Amino acid sequence: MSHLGGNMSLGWIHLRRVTVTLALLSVSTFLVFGHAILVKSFPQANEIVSGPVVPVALTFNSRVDQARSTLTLENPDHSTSKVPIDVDRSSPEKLLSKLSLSTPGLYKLRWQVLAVDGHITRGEIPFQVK
Ligand SMILES: [Cu+2]
Repeated sequence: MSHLGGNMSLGWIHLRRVTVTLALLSVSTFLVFGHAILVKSFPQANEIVSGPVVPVALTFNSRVDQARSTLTLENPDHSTSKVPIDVDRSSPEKLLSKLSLSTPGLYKLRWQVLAVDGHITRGEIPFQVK
Protein backbone atom coordinates (compact mmCIF):
# COMPACT_ATOMS: atom_id res chain seq x y z
CA MET A 1 0.00 0.00 0.00
CA SER A 2 2.23 2.74 -1.23
CA HIS A 3 1.13 6.27 -0.52
CA LEU A 4 4.48 7.54 -1.77
CA GLY A 5 3.52 7.17 -5.40
CA GLY A 6 1.47 9.64 -7.41
CA ASN A 7 2.46 13.17 -6.57
CA MET A 8 6.23 13.21 -6.51
CA SER A 9 6.70 16.29 -4.30
CA LEU A 10 4.13 15.13 -1.76
CA GLY A 11 5.82 11.75 -1.71
CA TRP A 12 9.15 13.38 -1.03
CA ILE A 13 7.78 15.45 1.85
CA HIS A 14 6.23 12.30 3.27
CA LEU A 15 9.55 10.50 2.99
CA ARG A 16 11.35 13.27 4.88
CA ARG A 17 8.75 13.18 7.62
CA VAL A 18 9.16 9.43 7.87
CA THR A 19 12.90 9.85 8.24
CA VAL A 20 12.49 12.41 11.02
CA THR A 21 9.89 10.29 12.80
CA LEU A 22 12.08 7.23 12.63
CA ALA A 23 15.08 9.14 13.87
CA LEU A 24 13.07 10.33 16.86
CA LEU A 25 11.87 6.85 17.63
CA SER A 26 15.38 5.48 16.99
CA VAL A 27 13.91 2.30 15.61
CA SER A 28 16.72 -0.11 14.96
CA THR A 29 15.07 -3.23 13.59
CA PHE A 30 12.96 -3.83 10.50
CA LEU A 31 11.00 -0.88 9.27
CA VAL A 32 7.64 -1.17 7.61
CA PHE A 33 6.43 1.82 5.67
CA GLY A 34 2.70 2.21 5.44
CA HIS A 35 -0.46 2.87 7.29
CA ALA A 36 -1.39 0.58 10.12
CA ILE A 37 -4.21 -1.68 8.95
CA LEU A 38 -6.09 -3.92 11.34
CA VAL A 39 -5.52 -7.53 10.31
CA LYS A 40 -6.90 -9.41 13.32
CA SER A 41 -8.85 -8.55 16.43
CA PHE A 42 -10.29 -9.91 19.61
CA PRO A 43 -13.15 -9.32 19.98
CA GLN A 44 -13.92 -9.76 16.29
CA ALA A 45 -16.47 -7.46 14.68
CA ASN A 46 -19.99 -8.50 15.71
CA GLU A 47 -18.70 -11.22 18.02
CA ILE A 48 -20.70 -12.21 21.10
CA VAL A 49 -18.39 -12.57 24.09
CA SER A 50 -18.80 -13.50 27.75
CA GLY A 51 -18.14 -10.92 30.44
CA PRO A 52 -17.18 -9.52 32.70
CA VAL A 53 -13.50 -9.79 31.71
CA VAL A 54 -12.98 -9.23 28.00
CA PRO A 55 -9.37 -9.23 26.81
CA VAL A 56 -8.64 -6.95 23.86
CA ALA A 57 -5.99 -7.76 21.26
CA LEU A 58 -5.77 -5.77 18.04
CA THR A 59 -3.12 -6.86 15.54
CA PHE A 60 -1.97 -4.51 12.78
CA ASN A 61 0.05 -5.08 9.63
CA SER A 62 2.90 -2.92 10.91
CA ARG A 63 4.26 -1.62 14.15
CA VAL A 64 2.26 1.05 15.90
CA ASP A 65 3.09 3.67 18.49
CA GLN A 66 1.34 2.14 21.49
CA ALA A 67 1.84 5.20 23.67
CA ARG A 68 0.24 7.54 21.14
CA SER A 69 -2.56 5.24 20.04
CA THR A 70 -5.94 5.31 21.75
CA LEU A 71 -8.83 2.96 22.49
CA THR A 72 -12.29 4.27 23.33
CA LEU A 73 -15.25 2.18 24.38
CA GLU A 74 -18.83 3.08 23.59
CA ASN A 75 -21.07 1.48 26.21
CA PRO A 76 -24.62 0.12 25.70
CA ASP A 77 -26.02 3.43 27.02
CA HIS A 78 -23.87 5.25 24.38
CA SER A 79 -21.62 6.83 26.99
CA THR A 80 -17.92 6.55 26.13
CA SER A 81 -14.88 5.81 28.19
CA LYS A 82 -11.18 5.79 27.46
CA VAL A 83 -9.55 2.36 27.56
CA PRO A 84 -6.00 2.18 28.93
CA ILE A 85 -3.59 0.36 26.60
CA ASP A 86 -1.16 -2.16 28.05
CA VAL A 87 2.13 -1.13 26.47
CA ASP A 88 3.95 -4.27 25.35
CA ARG A 89 7.27 -3.66 23.63
CA SER A 90 7.59 -7.32 22.64
CA SER A 91 4.49 -6.99 20.42
CA PRO A 92 4.99 -3.65 18.61
CA GLU A 93 2.29 -4.42 16.04
CA LYS A 94 -0.39 -4.96 18.69
CA LEU A 95 -2.65 -2.99 20.98
CA LEU A 96 -3.53 -4.93 24.10
CA SER A 97 -5.95 -4.18 26.89
CA LYS A 98 -8.47 -5.78 29.19
CA LEU A 99 -12.05 -4.65 29.67
CA SER A 100 -14.27 -5.34 32.65
CA LEU A 101 -17.84 -5.28 31.35
CA SER A 102 -20.50 -6.36 33.83
CA THR A 103 -23.42 -5.01 31.80
CA PRO A 104 -24.63 -7.18 28.93
CA GLY A 105 -25.36 -5.33 25.70
CA LEU A 106 -23.90 -3.82 22.58
CA TYR A 107 -20.51 -2.15 22.76
CA LYS A 108 -18.22 -0.49 20.23
CA LEU A 109 -14.48 -0.43 20.55
CA ARG A 110 -12.97 2.49 18.66
CA TRP A 111 -9.28 2.39 17.86
CA GLN A 112 -6.98 5.08 16.60
CA VAL A 113 -3.39 4.17 15.90
CA LEU A 114 -0.27 6.05 14.94
CA ALA A 115 1.96 4.08 12.57
CA VAL A 116 5.71 4.56 12.35
CA ASP A 117 5.30 6.63 9.17
CA GLY A 118 3.38 9.25 11.16
CA HIS A 119 -0.02 8.45 9.71
CA ILE A 120 -3.10 7.86 11.84
CA THR A 121 -5.73 5.28 11.00
CA ARG A 122 -8.91 4.53 12.91
CA GLY A 123 -11.75 2.08 13.02
CA GLU A 124 -14.55 0.64 15.08
CA ILE A 125 -15.33 -2.88 16.29
CA PRO A 126 -18.93 -3.51 17.38
CA PHE A 127 -19.38 -6.49 19.70
CA GLN A 128 -21.85 -7.86 22.19
CA VAL A 129 -21.46 -8.96 25.80
CA LYS A 130 -23.92 -11.67 26.79
CU1 LIG B 1 1.47 6.47 5.73
